[in-house]
Amino acid sequence: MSPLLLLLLLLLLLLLLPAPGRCQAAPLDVCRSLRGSEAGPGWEFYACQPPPANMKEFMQIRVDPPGITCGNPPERFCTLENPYLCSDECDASSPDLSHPPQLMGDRERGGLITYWQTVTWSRYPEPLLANITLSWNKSLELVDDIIVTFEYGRPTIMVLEKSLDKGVTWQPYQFYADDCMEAFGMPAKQVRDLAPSNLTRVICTERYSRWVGAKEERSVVFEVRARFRVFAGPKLINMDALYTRMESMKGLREFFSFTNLRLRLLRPALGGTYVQRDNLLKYFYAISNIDIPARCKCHLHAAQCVLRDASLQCECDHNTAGQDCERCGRGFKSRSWKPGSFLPLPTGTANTCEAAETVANCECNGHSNRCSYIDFINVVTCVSCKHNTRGQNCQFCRLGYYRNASATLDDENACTECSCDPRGSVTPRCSDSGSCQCREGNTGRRCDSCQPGYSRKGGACE
Ligand SMILES: *[C@@H]1O[C@H](CO)[C@@H](O)[C@H](O)[C@H]1NC(C)=O
Ligand SMILES: *[C@@H]1O[C@H](CO)[C@@H](O)[C@H](O)[C@H]1NC(C)=O
Ligand SMILES: *[C@@H]1O[C@H](CO)[C@@H](O)[C@H](O)[C@H]1NC(C)=O
Ligand SMILES: *[C@@H]1O[C@H](CO)[C@@H](O)[C@H](O)[C@H]1NC(C)=O
Ligand SMILES: [Ca+2]
Repeated sequence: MSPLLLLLLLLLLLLLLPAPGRCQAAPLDVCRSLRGSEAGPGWEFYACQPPPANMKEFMQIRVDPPGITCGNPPERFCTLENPYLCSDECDASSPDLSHPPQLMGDRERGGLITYWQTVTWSRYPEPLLANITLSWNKSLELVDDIIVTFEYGRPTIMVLEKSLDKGVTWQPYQFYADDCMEAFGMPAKQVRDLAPSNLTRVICTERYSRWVGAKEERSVVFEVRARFRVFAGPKLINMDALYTRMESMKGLREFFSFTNLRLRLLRPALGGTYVQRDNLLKYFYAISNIDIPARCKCHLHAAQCVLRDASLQCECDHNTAGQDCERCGRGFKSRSWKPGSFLPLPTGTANTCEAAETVANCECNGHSNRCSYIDFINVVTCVSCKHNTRGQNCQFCRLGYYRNASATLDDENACTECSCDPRGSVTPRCSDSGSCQCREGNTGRRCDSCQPGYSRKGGACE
């Protein structure tokens, strides 16, 4: 082989070898890795979370009230920028002229903007109200700004609400108005007015509601990045500080969590100070896109989140289970469940669920080495209690046995046989102190002797 060929081969080999650190995934991307040790290979566990995604791909959209979407019957409208040319048409029966709700979440291909649009404000002065409810049937955590894009002007009054319990209860997330005091009786704030101590406060902002022209500013934003910056610095370099706060500050992680969102549109763009009653065809809402950058909330126990039976579901590790990895898996001690922790940085702590077998000895007071996990009521119960014990934790004595007061509960002698004499006892059961229940004429702890004046005839004392 020529020296040149050898050199080429060597170079190729070097290129194919993994660069140092390449096998190492970024922190929180993996839940475990196999590590060799003197005792043999074993798992090392880390806190982990699924990658972020644009959750608009998975949302269910519902629009209220029914009939608020334009086009049924077909309707003409015009725009604030071109208010006297009311020749545009919305027609639900025509694919090219219809504006159904799903166009808020579609992928716009080929640069064509598609949007949902409401009826016009023909019933002025009755308010033009619309609710858009977005549901995921899964807890999610925001990782970046929510951006709602309005075509033809942003609403002058709007509320963003959220639910943490799949729509059972709702709370305001942020208020938006061109005049916060007038619309909600709240002073206008911006996220940059917030300090670390009041970062989770619900504010009213005027930044996304003022009229600047429909083409110039189309976005209404719920600022997540700006809130992260309060802890992680202007360029989000110090993410460690953010993660440390997420662990220590009560309510901070929850603030970024939700299962549903709702946009309550309360007044459309006016394009000026007043509503022009003689041209109401230019007032309506139109939304072309809603971006929701978030990840599945899995309590730091999953690195993947998948769509199963039309719902997102964490792929739980660390012996956890449930849609959000919110409990221990079958065969693992339910009481040992804890969320994972970001600390210590960078890999965090997995807080893996403990195997039921290893805890059976203390769960079952040493009388069983097997536990069974009852999924439905989320409890662990001991199986085949030994040493004449019974109960969920083998904490009681079996029928015909009583608690030996001089032995601890985990003693093999914890339960002593009653040994009630069947000839003189009513039942094989005895009291806590071991006394049997005697038939008339019988006596003694075990009912094995006769009272004075009685004598044993054919078994019993008569
Ligand atoms: C919108 O939702 C709110 C509750 O968040 C409800 O009070 C209101 O009636 C709804 N409006 C419409 C138009 O459905
Ligand atoms: C929501 O998700 C749960 C858990 O995956 C599932 O059991 C339930 O059927 C889902 N509900 C709907 C309405 O999709
Ligand atoms: C948050 O706290 C800072 C400093 O304590 C204060 O200046 C600011 O007004 C507060 N913001 C709100 C919305 O209460
Ligand atoms: C009660 O427990 C003690 C301690 O283990 C043991 O020595 C004693 O024999 C037990 N008594 C009976 C009656 O089993
Ligand atoms: Ca669209």
